[in-house]
Amino acid sequence: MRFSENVMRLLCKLSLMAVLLAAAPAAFAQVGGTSKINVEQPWARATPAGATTGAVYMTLGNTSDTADRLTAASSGVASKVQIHEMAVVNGIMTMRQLVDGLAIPAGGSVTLKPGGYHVMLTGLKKRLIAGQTLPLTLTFAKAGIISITVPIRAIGATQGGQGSMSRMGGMQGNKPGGMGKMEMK
Ligand SMILES: [Cu+2]
Repeated sequence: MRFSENVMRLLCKLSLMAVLLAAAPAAFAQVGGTSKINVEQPWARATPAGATTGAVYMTLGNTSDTADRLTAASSGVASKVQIHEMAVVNGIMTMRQLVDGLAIPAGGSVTLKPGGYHVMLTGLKKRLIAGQTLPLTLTFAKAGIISITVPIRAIGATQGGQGSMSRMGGMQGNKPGGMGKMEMK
């Protein structure tokens, strides 16, 4: 009697586990991985006529307890999309590609903004015009692929279409034919 009750309880537990396991793949398929990334407030800076490069900014929030990494990006408006970091090195505004991607800590967030991390568009196929949008696909090591639509803000925008680039002086290099004082490494 007691034995069979225990067996019944065990069978119930096992069947419940089987149901949970069967449901798991569907749940993960929606997220596409083992972390949960939210792409917040993406925006791209409009480009002057003839410019071949552009930049996209955003905040990447990780609401899971698993660290993730932005490893790649692509867009129909650029022949190449890279993850870049900008920093002042020996007094010169320099940017470099983050070949290992950009880490997004568990339960944390990383903000890509002018003067810091950015998604770099090179080989622009069309001018980025304020008020329009561009498509961007982000690839994360754990969260998988996330495709977003990025609003394009005015050239002088620093965040959400407000402010000015003037205080950033040497960064005003996004002109036709050159990157100003910025160097590629
Ligand atoms: Cu860059």
